[in-house]
Amino acid sequence: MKRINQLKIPFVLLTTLLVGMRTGMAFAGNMESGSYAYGENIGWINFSPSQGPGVTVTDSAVAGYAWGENIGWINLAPTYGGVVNDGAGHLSGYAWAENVGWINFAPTGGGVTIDPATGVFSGDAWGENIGWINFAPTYGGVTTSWRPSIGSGGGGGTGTESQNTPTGSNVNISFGSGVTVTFSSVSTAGDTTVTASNTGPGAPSGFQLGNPPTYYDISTTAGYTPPITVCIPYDPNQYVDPNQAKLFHYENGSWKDVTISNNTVTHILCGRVNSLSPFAVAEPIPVVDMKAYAISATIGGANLYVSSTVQNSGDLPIAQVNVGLYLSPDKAITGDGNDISIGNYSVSNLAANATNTVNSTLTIQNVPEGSYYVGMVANYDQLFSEGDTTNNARSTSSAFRT
Ligand SMILES: [Ca+2]
Ligand SMILES: [Ca+2]
Repeated sequence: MKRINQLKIPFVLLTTLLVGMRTGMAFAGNMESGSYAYGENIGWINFSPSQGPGVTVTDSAVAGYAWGENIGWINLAPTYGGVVNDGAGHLSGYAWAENVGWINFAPTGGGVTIDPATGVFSGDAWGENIGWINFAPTYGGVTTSWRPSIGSGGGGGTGTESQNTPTGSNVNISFGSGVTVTFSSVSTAGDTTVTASNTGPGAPSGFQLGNPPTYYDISTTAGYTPPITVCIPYDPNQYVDPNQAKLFHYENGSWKDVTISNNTVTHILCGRVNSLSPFAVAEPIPVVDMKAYAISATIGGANLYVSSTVQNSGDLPIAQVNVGLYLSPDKAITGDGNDISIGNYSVSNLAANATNTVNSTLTIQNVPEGSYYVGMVANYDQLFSEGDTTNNARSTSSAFRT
């Protein structure tokens, strides 16, 4: 990186800040107290200083100020640099030390990482004027409470979170992603881990997963007695009907619906299980279905007046459906065989459950003399496929004579 002399402004601001905060403050940021790195030539660097804004790790960066006992403040998010977190704890980029210049967090032969499960830093940064800085020295070490965010709100994020799991009854473990795991009883302490990913077993039969599908593989090293209550947030925008969403647990090679509650306001699904393994949220595959809802007809002179109603009886809106009208010597309306086509029309943008009525005036010509029922077939041209086609046709209750 090109060396750029830092502006004086940040130093002035920091001095002001420190004067304002000098009246005894706990350290800020999200580092554990007593977090120290060690510079081979400059000694200890405090990542949890009791003054200043502290050091904060996020999914995308490390920001704030560390304090070097011999070199003063180190700005982790300077104007022309900044320490970057790739979201999984692999750091890169540059910090700026007010007295000794740039510090590279991903130098050749070194590099600093954060264990996403524990928040413990390891590896070495390189200062252009001060050499190596060790983040896991023998008598120190740097630890953050940051853990990777894995799809907070249940929307397709990936990553791993781990939490201490103490002994006791009704032990509730909450993760940053919003996942909670409540053990009815923990006999030996351990760690409970949630790994979110977008790959896993196919959807349960008759159901579909979110888009993208999000799997939560939950495991624990704690000794526990079942049952366990698992709650997982979901993004309602990933489902056609969030009210129908279920929590599934993958047990013995197949999905099992373990849902005990679905809070459709907070969008959290809870289930009760006796073991831990992958979980996923799924909803019934939405039904596409058009229905011939009603038809009536009257004769007036040479005109045939037909009133026909279709209904979208599926779960999804229908952009367009085409409806055919027929004369048939029998009540069986199929659109072919002895049915005579007398017209068709299109209906656009029909919402789920909505009906649409069209009044048609038709002139009967070139039809053999006889007795006819008037019939309709919704989606007669099979513009889209439906799960149920037995409800697509309907005839008038009585026939008329030509
Ligand atoms: Ca017929
Ligand atoms: Ca149908």
